[in-house]
Amino acid sequence: MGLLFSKVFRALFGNQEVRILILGLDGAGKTTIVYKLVSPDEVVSTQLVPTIGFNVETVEYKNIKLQVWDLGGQTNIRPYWRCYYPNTNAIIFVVDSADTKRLKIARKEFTKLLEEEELQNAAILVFANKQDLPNALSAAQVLFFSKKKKKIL
Ligand SMILES: Nc1nc2c(ncn2[C@@H]2O[C@H](COP(=O)(O)OP(=O)(O)OP(=O)(O)O)[C@@H](O)[C@H]2O)c(=O)[nH]1
Ligand SMILES: [Mg+2]
Repeated sequence: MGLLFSKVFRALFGNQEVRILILGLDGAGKTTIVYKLVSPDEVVSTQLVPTIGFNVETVEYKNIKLQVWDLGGQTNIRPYWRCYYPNTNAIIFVVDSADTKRLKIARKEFTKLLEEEELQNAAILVFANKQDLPNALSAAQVLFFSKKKKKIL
């Protein structure tokens, strides 16, 4: 997974330092993704505690330096995401593809990001997580839903 993200961001940003925010609802799997990026060979515990505030990690691959900000996604923490927007190059918006009941809330938060002045130049990747779960929507369905104005479920 680290290799995949590194390739994407190298294509986008060349050799610059890249500031990335990982956003999404609580439980979407943001911290799990960051742990996998930082330590690809280690098994990540499934007993992670919800992130209160943020974790920040620097990941280097060849000559790319990714500064990855993993922000807590609980409802009362989401208003603070905006404090981290300045100078952001890219957003990874993580969706729990099996949490269909909260897709509408995820879309609302995603839409707000698209409207943020400070994020107009940021690249955005929607990451359809938890594809291993039996009731998970496909990546295409999650992307479709994230763009759609009307409720589909
Ligand atoms: N089945 C499955 N579970 C996952 C996957 N990724 C994460 N999880 C689980 O989902 C739960 C929440 O993961 P976290 O990484 O803590 O989620 P988060 O988005 O950081 O949540 P907050 O910090 O509260 O915003 C944990 O129990 C993880 O083990 C996945 O790809 N598949
Ligand atoms: Mg977390």
